[in-house]
Amino acid sequence: MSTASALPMPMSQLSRAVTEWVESVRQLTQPAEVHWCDGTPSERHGLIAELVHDGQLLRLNPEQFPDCHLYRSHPDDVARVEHLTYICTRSQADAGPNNNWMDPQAAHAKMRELFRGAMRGRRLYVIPYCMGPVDSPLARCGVEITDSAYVAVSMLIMTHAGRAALQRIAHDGTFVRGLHSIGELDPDRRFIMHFPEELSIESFGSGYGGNALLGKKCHALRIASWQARAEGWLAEHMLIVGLRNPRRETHYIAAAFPSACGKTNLAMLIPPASLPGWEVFTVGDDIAWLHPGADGRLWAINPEAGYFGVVPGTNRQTNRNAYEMIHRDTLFTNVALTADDQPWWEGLEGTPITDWQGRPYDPARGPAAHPNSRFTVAAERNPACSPHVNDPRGVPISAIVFGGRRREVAPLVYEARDWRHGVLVGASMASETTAAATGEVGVVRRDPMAMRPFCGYNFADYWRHWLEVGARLSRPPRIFQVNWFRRDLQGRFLWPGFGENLRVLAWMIERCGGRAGAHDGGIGLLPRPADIDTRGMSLEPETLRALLSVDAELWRHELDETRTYLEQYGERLPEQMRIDLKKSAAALAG
Ligand code: SAT
Ligand code: MN
Repeated sequence: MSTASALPMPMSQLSRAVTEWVESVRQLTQPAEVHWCDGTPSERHGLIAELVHDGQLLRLNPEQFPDCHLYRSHPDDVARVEHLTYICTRSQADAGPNNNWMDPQAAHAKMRELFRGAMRGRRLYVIPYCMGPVDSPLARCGVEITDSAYVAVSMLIMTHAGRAALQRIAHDGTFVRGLHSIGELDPDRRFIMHFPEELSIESFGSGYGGNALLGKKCHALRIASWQARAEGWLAEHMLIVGLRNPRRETHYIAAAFPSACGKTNLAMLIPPASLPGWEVFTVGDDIAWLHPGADGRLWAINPEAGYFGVVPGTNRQTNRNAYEMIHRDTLFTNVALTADDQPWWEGLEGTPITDWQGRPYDPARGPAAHPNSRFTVAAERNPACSPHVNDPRGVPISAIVFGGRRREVAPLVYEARDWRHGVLVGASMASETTAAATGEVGVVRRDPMAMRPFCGYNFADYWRHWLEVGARLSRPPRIFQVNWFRRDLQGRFLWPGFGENLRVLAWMIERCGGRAGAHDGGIGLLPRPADIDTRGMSLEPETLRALLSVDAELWRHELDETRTYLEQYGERLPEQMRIDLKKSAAALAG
């Protein structure tokens, strides 16, 4: 296949910037072939058939899991690598203490040597994609070049990819360039570089998730957060969910949680039977682009077209919709297998015989499915997919939620006093680490707005931008913090989570409608136990009281930690935040 013969549309209609860039990459990387993705289902099926033929994908049980496949990544390549992820801005201060930084010239030189000849004997895939509905003024385009067919297939599921995106690029005249090669999958020759000033990404040496599907975290968060600041909007690590209450009013909530803290489950929540009349619609499960609208509200689109969700724990009881959704047309990564080639993971019944590495399962070697094993599936497969998922205007946001994974300290829920306080609440977030990134699991770390690994610039400038966006909204969303993960002294979760989380979201919605009560608990506005609808739930009153309690001593310590963390940002930290932090300490002192 030559470049020219495989063009998806006449050369005259293509952006010259795209063809010239593809040609320069071809010369540098020396692939055997070039394949321009057109985004059709037949293309995807063809690529999958080739991967099955090569033994890179395994076809799963066709009766139980039609059109589902298993991919096993290299055992050293199973999560994002934050220590190898860099923001390369001319000034190091623009990247901030929250990012690894490398000088752009030095980074380009390093990457050029890695990419030189890296695709010899391989096929180069060109994937033009649009993040967001192709006809939305809020969407932004990119082109990923990769030598991994698995990455190409994943991008075809996860983004609006193909011809329409190419046409929009020719029309917009701009796109994000994402160059990716799996290299030799050598962890010592692995780098994920971002050049926000050039709108480009270079990723080498990993084929996994956020390291390799460049439309996702690299473009839609790190590069987009930079673009968003320049253009006056926000690119956030948030799900978007629509909730229709029994009065038939729909409210949209955008919620930020660190990776592997249940975002997909919350976005696809199933109302408990004891809360009749509620309906839930998923708009997005991971990323939200939020724009101030002419009406003074904040409007959100989901830039993605699919879900890359954590598999373990998904079952008929925890999330029936998610469980059913992944029974067809799904690409699994790093799950285990049963004797009859069904995918298996912790949280399911039955027994695996093969672990995620393809070895006979031996419990002594740890879980059968990797804790960060994933499903990749198109959003339209979700039975609760919102009818507004492709609305070019997006959806209006009533509430923003920040959540962490904290065994103690943070109560089940509280509300910020206003947007400005909400920015401090978001910036103060901390959470226990999970298997979504390499490194120790379960350590509490600061994770402001759940963006610590994803903000493409200095956090201090980012918080200033949040304050500025809020100041432009005449009808800003209310801001809340939640913690589904609080535990008792024996280490048991106090709150059941999953569908029951609706009870907390319902309180928020009632707050937005001015109908629910709250009291000032020093840290912000907390529901009283009676404000949370627990009908039909087996929750002891003292457990609810414990969930809603605030230990002033622990919070004073939390505020001290927050202050120490924020002061790292020195002079760039907005003065308002220092003032608000002092106010919070005073409010807590009573
Ligand atoms: O690896 S991804 O970034 O795509 C998933 C996650 O960590 O949220
Ligand atoms: Mn995520």
